[in-house]
Amino acid sequence: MLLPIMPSMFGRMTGSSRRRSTRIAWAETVNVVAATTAASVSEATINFMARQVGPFYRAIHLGPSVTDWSVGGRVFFTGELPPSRRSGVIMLGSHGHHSYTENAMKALEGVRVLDMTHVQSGPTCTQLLAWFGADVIKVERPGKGDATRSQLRDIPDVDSLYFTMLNHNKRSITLNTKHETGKDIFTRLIQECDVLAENFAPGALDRMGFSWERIQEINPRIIYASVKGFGPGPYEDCKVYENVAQCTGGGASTTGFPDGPPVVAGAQIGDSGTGLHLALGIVSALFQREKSGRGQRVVCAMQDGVLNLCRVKLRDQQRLAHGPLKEYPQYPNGTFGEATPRAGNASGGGQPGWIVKCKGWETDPDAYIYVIAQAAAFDGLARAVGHEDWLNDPQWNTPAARLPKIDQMFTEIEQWTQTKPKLEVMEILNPLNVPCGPVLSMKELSEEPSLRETGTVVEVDHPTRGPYLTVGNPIKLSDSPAEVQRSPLLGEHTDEVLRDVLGMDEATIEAAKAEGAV
Ligand code: CAO
Repeated sequence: MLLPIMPSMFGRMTGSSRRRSTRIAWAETVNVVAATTAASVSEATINFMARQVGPFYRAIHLGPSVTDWSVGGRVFFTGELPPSRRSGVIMLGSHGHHSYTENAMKALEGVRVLDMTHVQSGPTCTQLLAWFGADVIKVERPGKGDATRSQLRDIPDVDSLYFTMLNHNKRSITLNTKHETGKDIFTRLIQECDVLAENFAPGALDRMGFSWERIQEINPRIIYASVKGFGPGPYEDCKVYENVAQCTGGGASTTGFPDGPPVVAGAQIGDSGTGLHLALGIVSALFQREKSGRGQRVVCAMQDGVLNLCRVKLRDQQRLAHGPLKEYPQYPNGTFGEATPRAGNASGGGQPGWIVKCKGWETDPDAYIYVIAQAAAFDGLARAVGHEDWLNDPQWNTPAARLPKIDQMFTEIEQWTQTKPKLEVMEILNPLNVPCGPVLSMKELSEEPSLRETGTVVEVDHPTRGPYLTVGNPIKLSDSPAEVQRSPLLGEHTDEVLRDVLGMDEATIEAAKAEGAV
């Protein structure tokens, strides 16, 4: 008899079930496989079981390649699917036992994403979904692929780091979505997927014949997610890249020194920042679909994403109407204009902070540390930098007294920090509860053992480039560990996806190739 399976069982996976599971050779990329050896249990019953568990759960049917799946009263099976298709699985046997694969269940397992994204913003989003276990099928133009495959190449004829570092854990298929057969295949993929993500120039998918209305017709449950440069308005048709978004979203006008030009940040708040926003939108829409049964449109404009990240600067814009911004370096000697000004390295919060030089700054461009002179830890800071005299001096011993002299205070602090390497400064100040952080270079970050240990910096092997470093999933889920798998080669999974997801036979796949559709 088949037993009902509840999704919560995934969360209670024990060490012994992990070990036991290593005997399972493969499983389809679905959340639940309901299966049985009993001839009396029909295919319809198996499908019914999967649907009871939830909308992300599907049944698969054990084909003739399944040779052995009942061992010693437990249920196992073996088969021929490649390891890349293994995933969390519960099987029901005629004895009512269940088991798991060696991989813990992933948060988004069973979610299939049709990934039309390219360059940086969209791929950031779908890479996160892939790390959380979604089956992300990246659709690329035959022969060309994502433009970043060949941009900023460091090794001839090898996928660039730009591409490999943004497309981990995905499958790649080539498909010409402007070709008639390609459109048929695309339509069938829309039917099979939970999410369609894209970040083309405005209207590109509509021009291919896939408007939101048409996509909903094909699959009312699909979530159609897009990154665009701007929301509806005067600029909605514009193409946008990172720095354009940083300029139009408020980042550049508020970054830099008061007497210098606007500056863009190294952190990719326009592209990767908006990709992060989109990922949250997609996951929220999937959650809502659990209740509504319907998909929906998710759109993130890069201008909106950057402005969201610059929220505190819009706060300051409104504070300006009520007097000078006292934590800005313009106070009290400089002037404020009509808009939030650039604040150099001043702390964005209510506590004064600045970047000060450390030992070696003359030759090392990163020999600096950020120090916050928080009121609560000021005594310790003053003593550490050799200014015990400040503690009893009414000119220095209150935040209000120090406020007009912040420049002078950090000059004094810097006299001390310049005598010590940045990490030593941190070691001294941290126990005193003085918030501080050394300026770490990309070289230092790439060599930092603790980041390697947590999987935030990972070495990945690639068949044509060899080993390379990348940033792993910065979001850590205790029940959904993210292993970083290399990015796919162009079209590496075309046959596999057409065969396994769409059920196309070899002859039809070959015909589509010959036509130039895939
Ligand atoms: N088969 C057939 N055609 C395909 C295809 C496929 N698999 N994939 C893409 N194409 C076509 C598109 O349909 C489009 O054709 P049309 O112009 O005829 O509609 C064409 O390829 C080029 O797409 P694009 O205009 O999006 O690409 P671009 O290089 O000119 O512009 C970018 C790139 C990023 C500026 C633009 O896509 C954009 O503004 N996107 C939205 C904002 C965004 O995400 N920016 C961040 C980028 S990361 O820095």
